Amino acid sequence: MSHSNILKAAGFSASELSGGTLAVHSPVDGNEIARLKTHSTDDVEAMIGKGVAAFKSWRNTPAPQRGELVRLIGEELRAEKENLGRLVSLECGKIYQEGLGEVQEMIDICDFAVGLSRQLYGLTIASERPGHSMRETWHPLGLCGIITAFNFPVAPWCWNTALALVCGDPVIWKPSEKTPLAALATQKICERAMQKFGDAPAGLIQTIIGERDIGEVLTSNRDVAIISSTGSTRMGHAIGQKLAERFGRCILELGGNNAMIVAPSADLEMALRAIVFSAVGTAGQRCTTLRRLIVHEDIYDQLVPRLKSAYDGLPIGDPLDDGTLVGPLIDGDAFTGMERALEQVKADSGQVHGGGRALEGEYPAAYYATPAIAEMPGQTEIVRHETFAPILYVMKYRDFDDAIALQNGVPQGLSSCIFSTDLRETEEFLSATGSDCGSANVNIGPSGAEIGGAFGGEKDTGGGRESGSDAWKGYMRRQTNTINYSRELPLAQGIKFDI
Ligand code: UN1
Repeated sequence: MSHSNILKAAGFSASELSGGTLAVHSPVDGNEIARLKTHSTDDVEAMIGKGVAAFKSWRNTPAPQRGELVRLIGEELRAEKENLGRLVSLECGKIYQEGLGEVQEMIDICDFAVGLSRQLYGLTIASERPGHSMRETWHPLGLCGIITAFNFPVAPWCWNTALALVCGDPVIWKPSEKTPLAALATQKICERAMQKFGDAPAGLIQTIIGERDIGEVLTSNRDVAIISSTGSTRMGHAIGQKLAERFGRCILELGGNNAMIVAPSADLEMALRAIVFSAVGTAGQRCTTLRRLIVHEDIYDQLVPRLKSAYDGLPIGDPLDDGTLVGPLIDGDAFTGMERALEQVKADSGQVHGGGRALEGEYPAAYYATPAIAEMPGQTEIVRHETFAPILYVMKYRDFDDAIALQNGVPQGLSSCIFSTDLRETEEFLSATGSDCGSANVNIGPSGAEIGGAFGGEKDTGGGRESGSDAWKGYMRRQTNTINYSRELPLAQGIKFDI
């Protein structure tokens, strides 16, 4: 399908795609595909006002009815899966299969949230006083600002939105300025769902288009009760500080530097497939991308040469073509970052296999890169840094404890995994003294998490959790209720205070 037909199928008219100042380029060929009108900071303040007004009615809509809107959004997404998946691929460069996978994550979290809309359970608690009862209730918290990154232009928005909506919170979305079209197409999908729903308040789901300054309006305005942000650690620091100043609720899902330990007992066939998918998928631009491979010295020479030959055969090309496994990097800056990191590897006495620009003749304005394997003498500073590109650092270990120390010896704490069939090792890896990450997997790679679990991680990853499990609690306020149904007024802790 031509690029203009992909845009048309996603619901855009020619006039919507022109006449503004925000240039959108497709990383597939580097061509400009839109020039969008942007919102001013005043527009954003007005939209926050609309969101606050929407909160006043949405919080009183019964949660299962709120779930009905999310069900309708899920239905629209099912119908649009291919169109939106293709647009994601065109705008951020991930292969079409991964674009489809991203939309599927949106559908899955909608299903999850619909069920959740009847399960926003609180506790009943034993009171120490006779004739008293205690309970814990969960109430909507307020307007939720969602800030997302280019590499997953739509799914993280949906993890947040599906939960926020059933929890009674309106949302306002600031997508990456590199991928605004996927956001606008998603907003159109939501408008249709809201029309079918009937009486959703205006301002319940909004999207703002522009650069960093409009995102800052969201983070500094006290009427935005929650900011949930997916992106770099640098950005998370700035947002976290702003939110801390005003005691706003903050959910941060930031950078990762994810490792796999390959133990002597590992099934190497399986490990090989998992390594390649998780290291080169989305051209190494997932926050869950496998970046560090920690291989036992006894199997190093069996595994690493096979890995190199698998890399040599990787089909790099147009992400919309069947058969392509590695699409382009998002832009020239990403490619420069990759080159710089590989130079540092050489300065650190590492050995590089692969790397370099690919398909430059065919796509002079796009940045395709050959995925690289960097065999390292140790975990040097560059290995500890998250470079958002397909570079896999490979290191050897001898003792299992050293492997765990290497795995944990980085600033980030998002995802991790071990390939081993030795129960003692795998359980150790999952124990309190094992991996320090938010996700720890056995015999699967670090990427491609399912929505049913809470997603996020520790240290520089920001500590927030989105998506499944009880992440919904991040979008609500907790209230403790103590009810006296007796005719006495005993005080807690047995205090005597007679007047
Ligand atoms: C991200 O890269 O920001 O686990 C999110 C995964 C996906 C989500 C990645 N489900 O790879």
